Amino acid sequence: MRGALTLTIAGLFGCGCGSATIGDPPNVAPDGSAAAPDGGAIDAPVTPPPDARACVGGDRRVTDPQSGHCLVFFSTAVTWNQARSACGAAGGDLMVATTAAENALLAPLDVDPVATPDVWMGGTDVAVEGTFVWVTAEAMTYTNWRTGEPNNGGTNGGPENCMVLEADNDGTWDDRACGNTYPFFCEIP
Ligand SMILES: [Ca+2]
Ligand SMILES: [Ca+2]
Ligand SMILES: [Ca+2]
Repeated sequence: MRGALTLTIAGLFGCGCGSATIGDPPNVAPDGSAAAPDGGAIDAPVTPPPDARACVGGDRRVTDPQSGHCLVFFSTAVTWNQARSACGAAGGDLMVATTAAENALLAPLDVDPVATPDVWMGGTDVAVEGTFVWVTAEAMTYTNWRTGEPNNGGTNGGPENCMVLEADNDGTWDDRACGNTYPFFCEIP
């Protein structure tokens, strides 16, 4: 009877053999990072969105972190209409800066702001003199005109119906004669 009692007690309390709830090593991956409970990878593979594409072309470019649009500087001096055609061929249009943050991305793209201080933008008042609009029809609520601009030529004569960004003057805007030739910015969605 004594032997049977001992077995019963052992069965009630268990011996703890093989149990490891205390003092278990933490679940750590070989590189020291915490591993998922099932031992699988924590980070799922990152799949780029279907419309993601490389920001390429021109002389210098940047991806706008807000819109994801590709902003490109082309150093070739052309008329405003020629610039717009070139941007269209690149899959976009002339640059439309609707926020100060977006506008601030542009001047640094000008490879040589001393040699080429003025760069075409996508603003024009060719339809209604004095009323500048964006080529994309986005609302022109943010503006960054240089003091005294737009002046439609002022005492120098006009008309001036096409917008440039002054890369040598804090990215301010000025209206210039559309037939002048300047480098240009494109915005490619
Ligand atoms: Ca824009
Ligand atoms: Ca004008
Ligand atoms: Ca002007």
